[in-house]
Amino acid sequence: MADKPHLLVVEEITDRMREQLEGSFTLHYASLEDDFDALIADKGDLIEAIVTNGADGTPETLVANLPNLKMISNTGVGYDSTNVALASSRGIVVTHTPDVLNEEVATTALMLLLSVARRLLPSHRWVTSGKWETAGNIEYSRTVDGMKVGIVGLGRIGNAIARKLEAFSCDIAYHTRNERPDSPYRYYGNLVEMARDVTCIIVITPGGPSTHHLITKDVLDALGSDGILVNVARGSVVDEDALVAALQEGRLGHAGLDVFDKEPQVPAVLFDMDQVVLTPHIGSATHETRQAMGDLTTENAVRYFAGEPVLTAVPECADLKKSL
Ligand code: NAP
Ligand code: 8YV
Repeated sequence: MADKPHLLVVEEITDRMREQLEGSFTLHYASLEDDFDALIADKGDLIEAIVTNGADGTPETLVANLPNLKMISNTGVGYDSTNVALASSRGIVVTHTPDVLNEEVATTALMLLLSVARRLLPSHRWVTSGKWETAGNIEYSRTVDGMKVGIVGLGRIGNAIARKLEAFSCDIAYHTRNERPDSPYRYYGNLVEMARDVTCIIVITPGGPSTHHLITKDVLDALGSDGILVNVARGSVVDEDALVAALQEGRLGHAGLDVFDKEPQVPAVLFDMDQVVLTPHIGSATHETRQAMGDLTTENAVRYFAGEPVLTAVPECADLKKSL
């Protein structure tokens, strides 16, 4: 019987994924802190597949220097942390996990919006600090019902966010590079104009060079001192220094942030701000959704080496062969 193909797991996978992969692959493990030169010298010729995740990605040296690497299966829809241009130029197919996480990430966006608008954390602290007893009722918050919301990125997840916002009768607008004539929502080609017209902006684009610092100081100033910024996309999409300054100076009202520029580091100045809610990149991080993402990740890897086309190659790999 032929040897099972060798697959390198970058960072962590679940026990369920490990069990699914063990049937078809010989597994090796690496973390981002490892000496990749040593790994390449030691078993570089063996490795034919990599399983990684959207947050950690694939170290570029592995994409460039594993001579027999054929496919990279990414847990996560975003793949800005893997150099896909380099991979596809070497004939390496990259897959990701679209759609199975749409509703979860959309719920995370709504959770952040509701938390900041209704001042959930200050209200919790009002009770636990005893202030309710000593100082009486807390000040009023803001309703999300009927709020004007602008979504930056109206793709799979952006549309799921919009559908959930409809339950709150929100007035929904969006900004993308290409207008979607089939969309029921109001299109703005100019992001600053949209920011001026809405109370809340929810960011849900891919990361990478094309969206780097799309949310500028001008966008934040247009959103204004009553405005809310929710970012569930990538930290790189928002100019984080400009965001911190706008919050400190009261030029921006509130922020709900799931993603940051240099994760897991978060600007400490945000920690004590009452007008901010911070979460550690948990957009899709429920047992149910991570299981669906893990299943799709392993299925793509198994199918490729069984000679069946992968299910969800990233668009940049559209022209590559989808199986062995
Ligand atoms: P998608 O279906 O590909 O949608 C992406 C949207 O962004 C499209 O509407 C696209 O429209 C727009 N867009 C792309 N570049 C843009 C630019 N430069 N300016 C304005 N709009 C731009 O992707 P998805 O499945 O919804 O996922 C979106 C992203 O969410 C992922 O790539 C990932 O970074 C992030 N995400 C985060 C979490 C989390 O845990 N927080 C979880 C899942 C996903 P145009 O091409 O017309 O511009
Ligand atoms: C994951 C994500 O947290 O899908 C994405 O793009 O950001 C998240 O769902 C990430 O990929 C780690 O698995």
